[in-house]
Amino acid sequence: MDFTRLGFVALLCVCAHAASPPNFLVLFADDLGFGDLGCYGHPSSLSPNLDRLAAGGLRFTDFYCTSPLCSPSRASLLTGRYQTRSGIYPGVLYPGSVGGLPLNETTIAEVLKPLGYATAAVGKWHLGVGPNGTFLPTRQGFDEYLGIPYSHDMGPCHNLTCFPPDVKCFGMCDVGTVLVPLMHNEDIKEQPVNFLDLERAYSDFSASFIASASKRKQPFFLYYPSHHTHYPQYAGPGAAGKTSRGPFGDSLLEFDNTVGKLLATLEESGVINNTLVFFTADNGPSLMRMSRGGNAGALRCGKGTTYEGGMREPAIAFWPGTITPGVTRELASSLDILPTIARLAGARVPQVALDGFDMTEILTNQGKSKREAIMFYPSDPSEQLGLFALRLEKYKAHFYTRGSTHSSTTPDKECSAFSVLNFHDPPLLFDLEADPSERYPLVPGGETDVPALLERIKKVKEQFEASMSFGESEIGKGSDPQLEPCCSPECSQKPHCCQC
Ligand code: CSN
Ligand code: MG
Repeated sequence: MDFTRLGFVALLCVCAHAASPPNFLVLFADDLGFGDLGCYGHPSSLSPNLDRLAAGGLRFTDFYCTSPLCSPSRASLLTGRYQTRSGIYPGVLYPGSVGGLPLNETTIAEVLKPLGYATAAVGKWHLGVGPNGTFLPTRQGFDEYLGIPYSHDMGPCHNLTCFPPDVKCFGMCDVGTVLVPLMHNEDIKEQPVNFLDLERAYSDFSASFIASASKRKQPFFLYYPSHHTHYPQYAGPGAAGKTSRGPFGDSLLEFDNTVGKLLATLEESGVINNTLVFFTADNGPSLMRMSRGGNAGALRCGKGTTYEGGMREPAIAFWPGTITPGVTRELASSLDILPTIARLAGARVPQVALDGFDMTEILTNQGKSKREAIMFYPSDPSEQLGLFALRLEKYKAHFYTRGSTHSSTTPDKECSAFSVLNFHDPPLLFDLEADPSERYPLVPGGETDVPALLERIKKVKEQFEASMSFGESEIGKGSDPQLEPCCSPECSQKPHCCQC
Protein backbone atom coordinates (compact mmCIF):
# COMPACT_ATOMS: atom_id res chain seq x y z
CA MET A 1 0.00 0.00 0.00
CA ASP A 2 1.40 3.38 -1.02
CA PHE A 3 0.53 5.73 1.84
CA THR A 4 2.06 8.81 0.22
CA ARG A 5 -0.38 8.51 -2.67
CA LEU A 6 -3.32 7.84 -0.40
CA GLY A 7 -2.41 10.92 1.60
CA PHE A 8 -2.16 12.93 -1.56
CA VAL A 9 -5.61 11.90 -2.71
CA ALA A 10 -7.11 12.56 0.69
CA LEU A 11 -5.62 16.05 0.54
CA LEU A 12 -6.87 16.50 -3.00
CA CYS A 13 -10.37 15.54 -1.95
CA VAL A 14 -10.36 17.90 0.99
CA CYS A 15 -8.80 20.91 -0.73
CA ALA A 16 -9.89 20.75 -4.31
CA HIS A 17 -13.36 19.34 -4.10
CA ALA A 18 -14.52 20.40 -0.67
CA ALA A 19 -17.21 18.02 0.47
CA SER A 20 -18.69 16.98 -2.86
CA PRO A 21 -17.18 14.32 -5.07
CA PRO A 22 -16.19 15.57 -8.54
CA ASN A 23 -18.37 15.41 -11.62
CA PHE A 24 -17.18 13.76 -14.82
CA LEU A 25 -17.84 14.81 -18.39
CA VAL A 26 -16.38 12.40 -20.94
CA LEU A 27 -16.44 13.70 -24.51
CA PHE A 28 -15.75 11.12 -27.19
CA ALA A 29 -15.39 11.95 -30.89
CA ASP A 30 -15.82 9.37 -33.66
CA ASP A 31 -13.20 8.59 -36.31
CA LEU A 32 -11.26 11.72 -35.42
CA GLY A 33 -7.55 11.64 -36.25
CA PHE A 34 -4.48 12.75 -34.35
CA GLY A 35 -4.12 15.73 -36.69
CA ASP A 36 -7.71 16.95 -36.86
CA LEU A 37 -7.91 19.59 -34.14
CA GLY A 38 -6.55 23.10 -34.26
CA CYS A 39 -4.63 22.43 -31.04
CA TYR A 40 -3.01 19.36 -32.67
CA GLY A 41 -1.85 21.38 -35.66
CA HIS A 42 -4.63 21.19 -38.23
CA PRO A 43 -4.36 24.33 -40.35
CA SER A 44 -8.01 24.79 -41.35
CA SER A 45 -10.13 23.04 -38.69
CA LEU A 46 -12.22 25.26 -36.47
CA SER A 47 -12.23 23.79 -32.96
CA PRO A 48 -12.06 26.85 -30.69
CA ASN A 49 -13.63 25.22 -27.64
CA LEU A 50 -11.53 22.07 -27.75
CA ASP A 51 -8.52 24.34 -28.26
CA ARG A 52 -9.63 26.28 -25.17
CA LEU A 53 -9.79 23.02 -23.19
CA ALA A 54 -6.25 22.22 -24.36
CA ALA A 55 -4.94 25.67 -23.49
CA GLY A 56 -6.45 25.57 -20.01
CA GLY A 57 -5.90 21.85 -19.41
CA LEU A 58 -3.52 19.00 -20.06
CA ARG A 59 -3.01 17.90 -23.66
CA PHE A 60 -1.67 14.39 -24.29
CA THR A 61 0.77 13.63 -27.10
CA ASP A 62 0.87 9.87 -26.53
CA PHE A 63 -2.67 8.75 -25.79
CA TYR A 64 -4.14 5.60 -27.35
CA CYS A 65 -7.44 3.90 -27.86
CA THR A 66 -7.53 0.08 -27.85
CA SER A 67 -8.87 -0.72 -31.29
CA PRO A 68 -8.81 0.84 -34.73
CA LEU A 69 -12.62 0.38 -34.79
CA CYS A 70 -15.53 1.75 -32.88
CA SER A 71 -17.44 -0.81 -30.75
CA PRO A 72 -14.33 -2.48 -29.26
CA SER A 73 -12.78 0.89 -28.47
CA ARG A 74 -15.96 1.97 -26.64
CA ALA A 75 -16.13 -1.29 -24.70
CA SER A 76 -12.59 -0.63 -23.42
CA LEU A 77 -13.25 2.97 -22.47
CA LEU A 78 -16.34 2.11 -20.44
CA THR A 79 -14.96 -1.01 -18.74
CA GLY A 80 -11.20 -0.35 -18.41
CA ARG A 81 -10.69 -3.76 -20.05
CA TYR A 82 -9.56 -4.89 -23.48
CA GLN A 83 -12.32 -5.76 -25.91
CA THR A 84 -10.91 -9.29 -26.08
CA ARG A 85 -12.05 -9.87 -22.49
CA SER A 86 -15.57 -8.51 -22.99
CA GLY A 87 -16.00 -10.22 -26.38
CA ILE A 88 -16.54 -7.04 -28.44
CA TYR A 89 -14.74 -8.42 -31.50
CA PRO A 90 -14.29 -9.02 -34.40
CA GLY A 91 -15.30 -5.81 -36.18
CA VAL A 92 -18.25 -3.80 -34.91
CA LEU A 93 -21.86 -4.33 -33.84
CA TYR A 94 -24.74 -3.87 -36.31
CA PRO A 95 -28.33 -2.66 -35.80
CA GLY A 96 -29.63 -6.24 -35.62
CA SER A 97 -26.71 -7.73 -33.65
CA VAL A 98 -27.73 -10.47 -31.23
CA GLY A 99 -24.88 -9.69 -28.82
CA GLY A 100 -23.64 -6.60 -27.04
CA LEU A 101 -21.45 -5.52 -24.14
CA PRO A 102 -22.13 -8.32 -21.62
CA LEU A 103 -24.24 -7.15 -18.70
CA ASN A 104 -21.78 -8.60 -16.21
CA GLU A 105 -19.15 -6.12 -17.40
CA THR A 106 -18.96 -3.11 -15.07
CA THR A 107 -19.10 0.28 -16.80
CA ILE A 108 -17.90 3.62 -15.43
CA ALA A 109 -21.56 4.47 -14.82
CA GLU A 110 -21.95 1.33 -12.69
CA VAL A 111 -18.76 2.17 -10.81
CA LEU A 112 -20.24 5.56 -9.87
CA LYS A 113 -23.87 4.60 -9.20
CA PRO A 114 -23.25 3.24 -5.68
CA LEU A 115 -21.85 6.69 -4.74
CA GLY A 116 -25.09 8.36 -5.71
CA TYR A 117 -24.06 9.80 -9.06
CA ALA A 118 -26.60 10.85 -11.69
CA THR A 119 -25.52 9.23 -14.96
CA ALA A 120 -26.43 9.87 -18.59
CA ALA A 121 -25.22 8.82 -22.02
CA VAL A 122 -25.87 10.98 -25.08
CA GLY A 123 -25.06 10.07 -28.67
CA LYS A 124 -23.54 7.02 -30.33
CA TRP A 125 -23.71 3.97 -28.07
CA HIS A 126 -22.58 1.16 -30.37
CA LEU A 127 -22.34 -1.48 -27.65
CA GLY A 128 -25.47 -3.31 -28.70
CA VAL A 129 -29.24 -3.06 -28.63
CA GLY A 130 -30.25 -6.74 -28.50
CA PRO A 131 -33.63 -8.36 -27.87
CA ASN A 132 -35.94 -5.92 -26.01
CA GLY A 133 -33.09 -3.44 -25.58
CA THR A 134 -31.02 -5.85 -23.45
CA PHE A 135 -27.76 -4.01 -24.16
CA LEU A 136 -28.84 -0.36 -24.17
CA PRO A 137 -27.11 2.20 -21.88
CA THR A 138 -30.05 2.08 -19.47
CA ARG A 139 -29.05 -1.54 -18.72
CA GLN A 140 -25.43 -0.58 -18.14
CA GLY A 141 -25.67 1.95 -15.32
CA PHE A 142 -26.96 5.00 -17.18
CA ASP A 143 -30.09 6.62 -15.74
CA GLU A 144 -30.85 8.23 -19.07
CA TYR A 145 -29.94 7.87 -22.72
CA LEU A 146 -30.60 9.97 -25.78
CA GLY A 147 -29.06 8.89 -29.04
CA ILE A 148 -28.60 6.61 -32.00
CA PRO A 149 -27.44 3.27 -30.61
CA TYR A 150 -24.96 2.58 -33.49
CA SER A 151 -23.15 4.29 -36.39
CA HIS A 152 -25.32 6.68 -38.36
CA ASP A 153 -24.19 5.18 -41.68
CA MET A 154 -25.85 1.92 -40.59
CA GLY A 155 -29.08 2.73 -42.33
CA PRO A 156 -30.24 3.61 -45.82
CA CYS A 157 -28.58 6.77 -46.96
CA HIS A 158 -31.57 8.75 -48.14
CA ASN A 159 -32.25 10.26 -44.78
CA LEU A 160 -28.70 10.85 -43.76
CA THR A 161 -26.95 13.77 -45.29
CA CYS A 162 -28.72 17.04 -45.49
CA PHE A 163 -25.87 19.37 -46.27
CA PRO A 164 -25.38 20.88 -48.72
CA PRO A 165 -29.17 21.06 -49.07
CA ASP A 166 -29.16 19.97 -52.68
CA VAL A 167 -27.35 16.72 -51.79
CA LYS A 168 -29.85 14.38 -50.18
CA CYS A 169 -27.56 11.43 -50.04
CA PHE A 170 -23.83 11.01 -49.88
CA GLY A 171 -22.47 7.53 -50.46
CA MET A 172 -24.37 4.26 -50.17
CA CYS A 173 -24.66 3.50 -46.46
CA ASP A 174 -26.63 0.41 -45.49
CA VAL A 175 -29.55 -0.10 -47.84
CA GLY A 176 -31.89 -2.81 -46.51
CA THR A 177 -31.49 -1.78 -42.86
CA VAL A 178 -34.10 0.12 -40.84
CA LEU A 179 -34.10 3.91 -40.96
CA VAL A 180 -31.77 5.39 -38.37
CA PRO A 181 -33.66 5.76 -35.06
CA LEU A 182 -33.28 8.31 -32.29
CA MET A 183 -33.85 6.63 -28.94
CA HIS A 184 -34.74 8.10 -25.60
CA ASN A 185 -33.91 5.56 -22.90
CA GLU A 186 -35.40 2.40 -24.42
CA ASP A 187 -38.00 4.00 -26.69
CA ILE A 188 -37.74 5.17 -30.26
CA LYS A 189 -38.43 8.87 -30.37
CA GLU A 190 -37.94 9.43 -34.09
CA GLN A 191 -37.38 7.11 -37.05
CA PRO A 192 -35.77 8.41 -39.15
CA VAL A 193 -33.85 10.82 -36.98
CA ASN A 194 -33.62 14.43 -38.14
CA PHE A 195 -29.90 15.06 -38.53
CA LEU A 196 -30.30 18.80 -38.96
CA ASP A 197 -31.71 19.06 -35.46
CA LEU A 198 -29.82 16.24 -33.76
CA GLU A 199 -26.94 18.17 -32.22
CA ARG A 200 -29.36 20.73 -30.76
CA ALA A 201 -31.35 17.88 -29.19
CA TYR A 202 -28.17 16.35 -27.76
CA SER A 203 -26.74 19.56 -26.39
CA ASP A 204 -30.07 20.68 -24.87
CA PHE A 205 -30.50 17.28 -23.21
CA SER A 206 -26.92 17.34 -21.89
CA ALA A 207 -27.09 20.91 -20.64
CA SER A 208 -30.32 20.24 -18.80
CA PHE A 209 -28.88 17.04 -17.28
CA ILE A 210 -25.86 19.00 -15.96
CA ALA A 211 -27.94 21.92 -14.73
CA SER A 212 -30.51 19.81 -12.90
CA ALA A 213 -27.99 17.47 -11.24
CA SER A 214 -25.96 20.51 -10.12
CA LYS A 215 -29.07 22.18 -8.77
CA ARG A 216 -29.87 19.06 -6.73
CA LYS A 217 -26.19 19.04 -5.61
CA GLN A 218 -25.96 15.52 -6.97
CA PRO A 219 -22.60 14.53 -8.49
CA PHE A 220 -22.92 13.49 -12.12
CA PHE A 221 -21.28 11.52 -14.91
CA LEU A 222 -22.14 12.53 -18.45
CA TYR A 223 -20.81 10.32 -21.25
CA TYR A 224 -21.06 12.15 -24.57
CA PRO A 225 -19.97 9.91 -27.45
CA SER A 226 -20.71 12.13 -30.44
CA HIS A 227 -21.49 10.90 -33.96
CA HIS A 228 -19.16 13.61 -35.15
CA THR A 229 -16.89 13.37 -37.12
CA HIS A 230 -17.90 9.95 -38.55
CA TYR A 231 -19.01 9.66 -42.17
CA PRO A 232 -21.42 10.76 -43.61
CA GLN A 233 -20.83 14.10 -41.96
CA TYR A 234 -23.84 16.25 -41.14
CA ALA A 235 -24.32 19.59 -39.46
CA GLY A 236 -27.26 21.74 -38.48
CA PRO A 237 -27.69 25.45 -39.04
CA GLY A 238 -25.09 26.47 -36.42
CA ALA A 239 -22.22 24.86 -38.29
CA ALA A 240 -23.20 23.87 -41.84
CA GLY A 241 -21.09 25.75 -44.34
CA LYS A 242 -19.28 27.66 -41.60
CA THR A 243 -15.78 26.22 -42.08
CA SER A 244 -13.37 26.18 -44.99
CA ARG A 245 -12.70 22.48 -44.42
CA GLY A 246 -15.95 21.25 -45.95
CA PRO A 247 -18.34 18.66 -44.45
CA PHE A 248 -15.72 17.20 -42.08
CA GLY A 249 -14.84 20.66 -40.77
CA ASP A 250 -18.51 21.55 -40.32
CA SER A 251 -19.17 18.32 -38.44
CA LEU A 252 -16.22 18.99 -36.13
CA LEU A 253 -17.36 22.57 -35.59
CA GLU A 254 -20.86 21.39 -34.66
CA PHE A 255 -19.37 19.08 -32.02
CA ASP A 256 -17.08 21.88 -30.85
CA ASN A 257 -20.08 24.21 -30.46
CA THR A 258 -21.61 21.64 -28.11
CA VAL A 259 -18.36 21.51 -26.12
CA GLY A 260 -18.64 25.27 -25.75
CA LYS A 261 -22.25 25.05 -24.64
CA LEU A 262 -21.45 22.36 -22.06
CA LEU A 263 -18.53 24.38 -20.66
CA ALA A 264 -20.84 27.38 -20.33
CA THR A 265 -23.41 25.17 -18.57
CA LEU A 266 -20.75 23.92 -16.12
CA GLU A 267 -19.86 27.53 -15.38
CA GLU A 268 -23.44 28.71 -14.99
CA SER A 269 -24.20 25.75 -12.76
CA GLY A 270 -21.26 26.64 -10.53
CA VAL A 271 -19.54 23.26 -10.96
CA ILE A 272 -16.75 24.06 -13.41
CA ASN A 273 -14.10 23.84 -10.68
CA ASN A 274 -15.44 20.51 -9.48
CA THR A 275 -15.69 18.74 -12.83
CA LEU A 276 -13.13 16.71 -14.73
CA VAL A 277 -13.72 17.11 -18.47
CA PHE A 278 -11.96 14.44 -20.52
CA PHE A 279 -11.92 14.47 -24.30
CA THR A 280 -10.64 11.81 -26.71
CA ALA A 281 -11.76 9.77 -29.75
CA ASP A 282 -12.57 6.15 -30.54
CA ASN A 283 -10.30 5.37 -33.49
CA GLY A 284 -8.23 6.97 -36.22
CA PRO A 285 -9.46 8.74 -39.33
CA SER A 286 -11.44 7.02 -42.06
CA LEU A 287 -8.95 7.78 -44.81
CA MET A 288 -11.07 5.95 -47.39
CA ARG A 289 -13.41 8.94 -47.27
CA MET A 290 -10.61 11.10 -48.64
CA SER A 291 -11.32 14.80 -48.05
CA ARG A 292 -14.42 13.82 -46.04
CA GLY A 293 -12.30 11.63 -43.78
CA GLY A 294 -10.17 12.81 -40.88
CA ASN A 295 -6.45 13.40 -40.72
CA ALA A 296 -3.84 11.49 -38.75
CA GLY A 297 -1.33 14.35 -38.94
CA ALA A 298 2.23 13.07 -38.75
CA LEU A 299 1.09 9.52 -38.00
CA ARG A 300 1.06 6.58 -40.40
CA CYS A 301 -2.20 5.20 -41.89
CA GLY A 302 -5.53 5.49 -40.08
CA LYS A 303 -8.71 3.63 -39.14
CA GLY A 304 -8.63 -0.15 -39.30
CA THR A 305 -4.83 -0.41 -38.95
CA THR A 306 -2.48 -0.92 -36.02
CA TYR A 307 -0.12 1.75 -37.27
CA GLU A 308 -0.09 4.87 -35.09
CA GLY A 309 -2.69 6.66 -37.24
CA GLY A 310 -5.26 3.98 -36.41
CA MET A 311 -4.98 4.19 -32.64
CA ARG A 312 -3.11 7.23 -31.32
CA GLU A 313 -5.68 9.90 -30.57
CA PRO A 314 -5.94 13.46 -29.38
CA ALA A 315 -6.78 13.61 -25.66
CA ILE A 316 -7.34 16.54 -23.30
CA ALA A 317 -8.01 16.63 -19.56
CA PHE A 318 -9.50 19.86 -18.20
CA TRP A 319 -10.24 20.76 -14.60
CA PRO A 320 -9.63 24.39 -13.62
CA GLY A 321 -7.79 24.72 -10.33
CA THR A 322 -6.84 21.05 -10.18
CA ILE A 323 -5.13 20.34 -13.50
CA THR A 324 -2.26 22.67 -14.32
CA PRO A 325 -2.31 23.65 -18.00
CA GLY A 326 0.39 22.00 -20.07
CA VAL A 327 1.33 19.17 -22.38
CA THR A 328 2.16 15.65 -21.24
CA ARG A 329 4.19 13.13 -23.19
CA GLU A 330 3.33 10.34 -20.76
CA LEU A 331 1.87 7.12 -22.16
CA ALA A 332 -1.84 6.75 -21.51
CA SER A 333 -4.86 4.89 -22.84
CA SER A 334 -8.62 5.08 -22.89
CA LEU A 335 -8.38 2.02 -20.60
CA ASP A 336 -7.05 4.35 -17.90
CA ILE A 337 -10.16 6.52 -17.70
CA LEU A 338 -12.19 4.10 -15.54
CA PRO A 339 -9.52 3.61 -12.86
CA THR A 340 -8.83 7.36 -12.80
CA ILE A 341 -12.49 8.28 -12.39
CA ALA A 342 -12.90 5.60 -9.72
CA ARG A 343 -9.93 6.97 -7.81
CA LEU A 344 -11.05 10.59 -8.01
CA ALA A 345 -14.59 9.72 -6.94
CA GLY A 346 -13.39 7.39 -4.20
CA ALA A 347 -15.26 4.50 -5.80
CA ARG A 348 -14.44 0.82 -5.69
CA VAL A 349 -12.95 -0.53 -8.90
CA PRO A 350 -14.58 -3.67 -10.31
CA GLN A 351 -13.01 -6.85 -8.91
CA VAL A 352 -12.04 -8.24 -12.32
CA ALA A 353 -8.91 -8.21 -14.48
CA LEU A 354 -8.54 -4.49 -15.26
CA ASP A 355 -6.21 -3.31 -18.00
CA GLY A 356 -6.20 0.38 -17.09
CA PHE A 357 -3.92 2.38 -14.81
CA ASP A 358 -4.88 5.29 -12.61
CA MET A 359 -3.77 8.54 -14.33
CA THR A 360 -4.35 10.82 -11.33
CA GLU A 361 -0.63 11.56 -10.91
CA ILE A 362 -0.36 12.61 -14.55
CA LEU A 363 -3.41 14.84 -14.30
CA THR A 364 -2.88 16.58 -11.01
CA ASN A 365 0.87 16.50 -10.65
CA GLN A 366 2.22 16.28 -14.19
CA GLY A 367 3.64 13.05 -12.83
CA LYS A 368 4.85 9.83 -14.39
CA SER A 369 2.61 7.27 -16.02
CA LYS A 370 2.19 3.92 -14.31
CA ARG A 371 1.85 2.47 -17.80
CA GLU A 372 4.93 1.26 -19.63
CA ALA A 373 3.26 -0.34 -22.64
CA ILE A 374 0.43 -0.04 -25.15
CA MET A 375 -0.99 -3.16 -26.77
CA PHE A 376 -2.29 -3.11 -30.33
CA TYR A 377 -4.98 -5.61 -31.29
CA PRO A 378 -6.28 -5.62 -34.87
CA SER A 379 -9.95 -5.16 -35.80
CA ASP A 380 -10.35 -8.96 -35.59
CA PRO A 381 -8.27 -10.11 -32.63
CA SER A 382 -7.58 -13.83 -32.29
CA GLU A 383 -5.82 -15.88 -29.67
CA GLN A 384 -3.90 -17.57 -32.44
CA LEU A 385 -2.20 -14.40 -33.79
CA GLY A 386 -2.34 -12.37 -30.59
CA LEU A 387 -1.04 -8.80 -30.52
CA PHE A 388 -0.27 -7.12 -33.81
CA ALA A 389 2.02 -4.60 -32.15
CA LEU A 390 3.30 -3.46 -28.78
CA ARG A 391 4.70 -0.11 -27.71
CA LEU A 392 7.19 -0.24 -24.84
CA GLU A 393 8.25 3.24 -23.70
CA LYS A 394 9.21 5.03 -26.93
CA TYR A 395 9.67 1.89 -29.00
CA LYS A 396 7.04 0.08 -31.02
CA ALA A 397 7.37 -3.44 -32.39
CA HIS A 398 5.03 -4.68 -35.11
CA PHE A 399 4.60 -8.48 -35.14
CA TYR A 400 1.99 -8.30 -37.88
CA THR A 401 0.93 -5.47 -40.15
CA ARG A 402 -2.02 -5.25 -42.47
CA GLY A 403 -3.76 -2.49 -44.39
CA SER A 404 -7.50 -1.79 -44.20
CA THR A 405 -10.32 -0.66 -46.48
CA HIS A 406 -10.87 2.16 -43.99
CA SER A 407 -7.38 3.47 -44.74
CA SER A 408 -7.32 2.80 -48.48
CA THR A 409 -6.80 5.61 -51.01
CA THR A 410 -3.69 6.87 -49.23
CA PRO A 411 -0.46 7.02 -51.25
CA ASP A 412 1.21 4.77 -48.65
CA LYS A 413 0.50 1.23 -49.93
CA GLU A 414 0.95 -0.30 -46.47
CA CYS A 415 -2.29 1.39 -45.36
CA SER A 416 -4.54 0.05 -48.10
CA ALA A 417 -6.68 -3.08 -48.14
CA PHE A 418 -4.39 -4.52 -50.81
CA SER A 419 -1.69 -4.82 -48.17
CA VAL A 420 -2.51 -8.26 -46.78
CA LEU A 421 -1.40 -9.79 -43.48
CA ASN A 422 2.36 -9.57 -43.13
CA PHE A 423 4.21 -11.46 -40.36
CA HIS A 424 7.41 -9.77 -39.21
CA ASP A 425 10.14 -11.93 -37.75
CA PRO A 426 12.11 -10.22 -36.36
CA PRO A 427 9.44 -7.61 -35.52
CA LEU A 428 9.43 -4.32 -37.36
CA LEU A 429 10.81 -1.82 -34.83
CA PHE A 430 10.37 1.94 -34.64
CA ASP A 431 11.53 4.65 -32.27
CA LEU A 432 8.31 6.68 -32.03
CA GLU A 433 10.04 9.73 -30.61
CA ALA A 434 12.63 10.00 -33.36
CA ASP A 435 10.23 8.68 -35.99
CA PRO A 436 6.54 9.12 -35.07
CA SER A 437 5.54 8.39 -38.68
CA GLU A 438 6.94 4.82 -38.50
CA ARG A 439 9.03 5.25 -41.63
CA TYR A 440 12.51 4.08 -40.67
CA PRO A 441 12.74 0.65 -39.01
CA LEU A 442 15.52 0.27 -36.46
CA VAL A 443 18.21 -2.15 -37.53
CA PRO A 444 20.87 -3.97 -35.52
CA GLY A 445 24.17 -2.15 -35.37
CA GLY A 446 22.69 1.33 -34.88
CA GLU A 447 22.50 3.40 -31.68
CA THR A 448 19.80 1.21 -30.17
CA ASP A 449 20.72 -2.23 -28.86
CA VAL A 450 18.08 -3.96 -30.98
CA PRO A 451 18.52 -7.54 -29.69
CA ALA A 452 18.27 -6.40 -26.04
CA LEU A 453 15.23 -4.28 -26.83
CA LEU A 454 13.50 -7.13 -28.67
CA GLU A 455 14.19 -9.39 -25.71
CA ARG A 456 12.50 -6.90 -23.34
CA ILE A 457 9.54 -6.46 -25.66
CA LYS A 458 9.15 -10.20 -26.05
CA LYS A 459 8.97 -10.60 -22.26
CA VAL A 460 6.31 -7.90 -21.88
CA LYS A 461 4.31 -9.47 -24.72
CA GLU A 462 4.52 -12.96 -23.26
CA GLN A 463 3.54 -11.79 -19.82
CA PHE A 464 0.60 -9.81 -21.19
CA GLU A 465 -0.64 -12.59 -23.41
CA ALA A 466 -0.42 -15.09 -20.58
CA SER A 467 -2.72 -12.81 -18.57
CA MET A 468 -5.24 -12.37 -21.38
CA SER A 469 -8.24 -14.61 -21.57
CA PHE A 470 -10.57 -14.07 -24.51
CA GLY A 471 -14.26 -13.77 -23.73
CA GLU A 472 -16.79 -15.38 -26.02
CA SER A 473 -17.24 -13.27 -29.15
CA GLU A 474 -20.42 -11.20 -28.88
CA ILE A 475 -20.21 -9.98 -32.46
CA GLY A 476 -19.78 -13.59 -33.59
CA LYS A 477 -23.33 -14.25 -32.36
CA GLY A 478 -24.45 -12.69 -35.62
CA SER A 479 -27.43 -10.52 -36.36
CA ASP A 480 -31.14 -10.89 -36.94
CA PRO A 481 -33.11 -8.27 -38.93
CA GLN A 482 -35.99 -8.76 -36.46
CA LEU A 483 -33.80 -7.19 -33.77
CA GLU A 484 -33.27 -3.95 -35.67
CA PRO A 485 -34.94 -1.11 -33.73
CA CYS A 486 -38.38 -0.42 -35.19
CA CYS A 487 -40.85 2.26 -34.07
CA SER A 488 -43.85 0.33 -35.33
CA PRO A 489 -44.52 -2.79 -33.23
CA GLU A 490 -46.83 -4.37 -35.83
CA CYS A 491 -44.28 -4.00 -38.60
CA SER A 492 -43.55 -7.39 -40.10
CA GLN A 493 -42.10 -6.19 -43.41
CA LYS A 494 -38.87 -4.77 -42.03
CA PRO A 495 -37.26 -2.46 -42.82
CA HIS A 496 -39.96 -0.68 -44.83
CA CYS A 497 -42.60 -0.06 -42.19
CA CYS A 498 -40.17 1.19 -39.53
CA GLN A 499 -40.96 4.82 -40.11
CA CYS A 500 -43.09 6.84 -37.74
S1 CSN B 1 -17.12 2.58 -36.73
O1 CSN B 1 -17.31 2.69 -38.30
O2 CSN B 1 -18.40 2.09 -36.19
O3 CSN B 1 -16.83 3.94 -36.28
O4 CSN B 1 -16.01 1.66 -36.45
O5 CSN B 1 -19.79 2.93 -39.30
O6 CSN B 1 -15.83 -1.85 -39.64
O7 CSN B 1 -17.38 -2.59 -40.91
C1 CSN B 1 -17.11 0.49 -39.22
N1 CSN B 1 -16.92 -1.71 -40.18
C2 CSN B 1 -19.67 0.76 -40.32
C3 CSN B 1 -17.84 1.63 -39.01
C4 CSN B 1 -18.94 -0.39 -40.54
C5 CSN B 1 -19.12 1.79 -39.54
C6 CSN B 1 -17.66 -0.53 -39.98
MG1 MG C 1 -15.42 5.13 -34.91
